[in-house]
Amino acid sequence: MTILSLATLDRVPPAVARPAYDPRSVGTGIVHLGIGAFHRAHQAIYTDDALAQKGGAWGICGVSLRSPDVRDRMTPQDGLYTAVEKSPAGMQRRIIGSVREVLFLSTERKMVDARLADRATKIVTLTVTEKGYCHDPATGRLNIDHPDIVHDLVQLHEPASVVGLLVSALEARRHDGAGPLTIICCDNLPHNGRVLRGLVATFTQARDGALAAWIEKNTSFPSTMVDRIVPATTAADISDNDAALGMHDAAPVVFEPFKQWVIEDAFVTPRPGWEVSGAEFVADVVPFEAMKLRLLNASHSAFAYLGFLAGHEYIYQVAAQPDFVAFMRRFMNEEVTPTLQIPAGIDVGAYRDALVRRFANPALPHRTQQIAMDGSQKLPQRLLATARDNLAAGRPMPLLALAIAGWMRYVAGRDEAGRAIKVDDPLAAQFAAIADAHRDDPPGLARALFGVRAIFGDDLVRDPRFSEPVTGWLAALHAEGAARTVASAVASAAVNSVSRNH
Ligand code: CS2
Repeated sequence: MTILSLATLDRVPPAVARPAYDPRSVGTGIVHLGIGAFHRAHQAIYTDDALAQKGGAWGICGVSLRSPDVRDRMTPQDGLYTAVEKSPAGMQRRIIGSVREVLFLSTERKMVDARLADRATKIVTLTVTEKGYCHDPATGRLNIDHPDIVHDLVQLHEPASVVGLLVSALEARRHDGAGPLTIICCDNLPHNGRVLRGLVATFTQARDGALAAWIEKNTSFPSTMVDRIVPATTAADISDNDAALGMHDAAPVVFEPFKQWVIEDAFVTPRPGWEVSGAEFVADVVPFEAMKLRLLNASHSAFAYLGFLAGHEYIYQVAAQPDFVAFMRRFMNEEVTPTLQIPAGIDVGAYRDALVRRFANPALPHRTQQIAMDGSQKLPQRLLATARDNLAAGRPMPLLALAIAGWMRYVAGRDEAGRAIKVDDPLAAQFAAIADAHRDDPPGLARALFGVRAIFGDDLVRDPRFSEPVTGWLAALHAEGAARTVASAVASAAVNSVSRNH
């Protein structure tokens, strides 16, 4: 079968849009670390639009950090791939040309280093997932005991961590006079630019004070809020797309119509005209990030744990259960929205309604287990920051507590039929040991999990207004199962009685 590539691009059927520029002529100005589906469905599309309408040497060199898979799929295709937008209203395909090169770090380290140190490279973007930063999720500080950081602090020649890779690139740029760099974290972390800048600064200070001063002057780390639901591409997505294309594309991405990118306007370099694709440049991203993390991502995690336990493989199935929808609405309205500063011009009611609709999109099966992954890295910004604000305001949060209990029930590693759950988390071994010690003992399980300071810090668990409802719901989940517990939680009597107790 013919393979999608620059040489075959003109044979793509007319219904599939093609880049409105010649990808061959685009120079590389961006290095992206972590070229998974999300990047290709989000920043690469903004860049594709910017190239089409504003031009510039803004091709992307995508770097795969952990596996050669994306490189192996995309290199034979000259970096081209299909972007498939799916909604109940239908499907739209277009070929994206902004990714001009894909490298695999382990085997193409020299080329990655050269790209990062190249004068033509002005921007580095990152989607390396929450755990990719080697930080302590509870505090946002560099985890200097992380094996990759320990390695890189001693031996920066072949860095193992993303922070080490950035610092070694900045060292080379300083040495070569390659000029400033704007570094844009696109992961779902609060204050993501500030956090990354802090990690880089801590790491650099431990090595070289002069470099730290250069970095301070020659880099910026704009914070960003990124949003688009992008489930992992499946084999069926690939074969459906091949049929539509009449040729083989090994690397399509599927996603919802909605997209949003809010970027702190703090660039030390030129940038692509991302605004043509809808990117918003603002002075302060924090209220946007908080709104997205605490409404969308928090509800996603709650649906992932409780929905999985209730037997649902996909988010849209959870979002088709009236009790879960009621859960999501009450959680967002009563327990999250009061903690937010709503950015000017945003209608938060419409935003929440849109989230309920987005989750329900049946055209886009998004596995609950995909979202359940790496909870230790996600809970702090999605649920626990809200919990702290609610405690400070004296506001009850029964549904948030139930979501945490759902996470505990999930990481204990057995579903409601007693089958093993594959818990995918950097702390999975610790969770398994805790679960073994507290089988059939929900209060003991809750106590032991609360003791994981990298997640909970040590303030929350000292407050019975937090720990007691979580423990109570965990017992209910064991006794009644998730579907019935969610149903009784959203029945107002249950909500009120929990609130009254605290
Ligand atoms: C999801 C996010 O996997 C997850 O944890 O909550 O990837 C979510 O789909 C995106 O943040 C939406 O923008």
